[in-house]
Amino acid sequence: MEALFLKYVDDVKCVSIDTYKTMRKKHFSHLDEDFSFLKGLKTIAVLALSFPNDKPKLKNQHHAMVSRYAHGKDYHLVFKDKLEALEKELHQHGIIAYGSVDISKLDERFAAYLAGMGFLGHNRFLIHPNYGTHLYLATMLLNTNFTTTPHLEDDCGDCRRCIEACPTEALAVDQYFEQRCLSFLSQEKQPIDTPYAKKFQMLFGCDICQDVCPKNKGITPVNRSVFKSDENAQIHLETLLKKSNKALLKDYKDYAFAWRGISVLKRNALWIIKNRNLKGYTALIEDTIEKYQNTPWLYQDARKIAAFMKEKA
Ligand code: B12
Repeated sequence: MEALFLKYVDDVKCVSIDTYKTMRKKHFSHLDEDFSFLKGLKTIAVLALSFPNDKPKLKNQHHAMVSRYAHGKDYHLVFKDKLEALEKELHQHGIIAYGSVDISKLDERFAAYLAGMGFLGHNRFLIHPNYGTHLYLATMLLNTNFTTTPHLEDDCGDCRRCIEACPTEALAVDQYFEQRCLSFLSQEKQPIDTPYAKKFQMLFGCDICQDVCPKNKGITPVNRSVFKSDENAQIHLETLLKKSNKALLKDYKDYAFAWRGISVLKRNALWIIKNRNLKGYTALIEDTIEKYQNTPWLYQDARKIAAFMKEKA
């Protein structure tokens, strides 16, 4: 049966639903989680798709990159087709299966860890022995018992590179401060405190804690063409600031960074312009202030940036 999964994905590891529930109750009792969605089901199969870690060179300072996980086709779409096909095949074997990616009530990384797919690093990633942090996860709930052989256990040892490299001190041993994480801040519709915003160099997400991870050295990612970096991994800042939300959703409908909408990307682009001290954007910044008067968090940041730029001019 494992072979059936491996026709579609790069790894599969299973954990029983009883173990998942027991471990959640042990370590997350404060969350008082509702497990009724798992009723009648026996196993969680965690599925992984590896993605390449190579990045194109930035064309020039007037472009900005999105996080590596959002290059190439949106992994939700890639997984969706695979999960549907798997559900059908399993059904033919008399197994009921429900697949999902990202939106499940399950903590995918925790399930992957319990299933023995890898270990949880200080950078919060599920770190796979063959693919490092560069893998997307999905889960499939099954109504049958199913076992797989776990990978050997590993851990971060004395390594603290991600903790030391994080420019906003969002990581510590066994701790994660979401409100300081550049990846989190770059996706949130809220004004960004200047000390954190000053660290923005990416349009969406952040890769620093993965880039420095020694477990990503010497890995051999699966070079699946759908996840290859393409033209759209970096965006021209001026073009972006002139774009409407409708145009964004049309131009980038198959990419994992468009779903939050144009406003967060514009806010991030403005901070990048400020951080790189780029000239020639005054009119576009003023336009943005004008256009987003009713979007307080963007309006506030755009005005702050305009003031900074004026000061520097
Ligand atoms: C919301 C979300 C985010 C939020 C914040 C999430 C967070 N709190 O970590 C934001 C927007 C910041 C985010 C960013 C990113 N995300 Co995200 N995210 C999710 C999502 C949808 C839910 C995660 C969540 O809220 N979990 C619940 C919270 C409360 O758990 P937590 O405390 O953070 O999780 C830890 C605990 O379980 C902890 N833990 C606590 N107590 C204990 C006790 C024991 C004994 C143990 C062992 C563990 C443990 O270990 C867990 C893992 O670190 C998941 C998909 C999913 N459904 O799981 C993807 C997911 C975790 N994200 C993913 C990715 C790729 C990213 C980004 C790399 C994207 C980017 N480049 O910007 C960044 C990484 C930033 C980082 N350093 O973590 C991948 C991770 C793949 C992997 N190899 O691990 C996932 C699994 C999506 C996917 N389907 O592939 N993400």
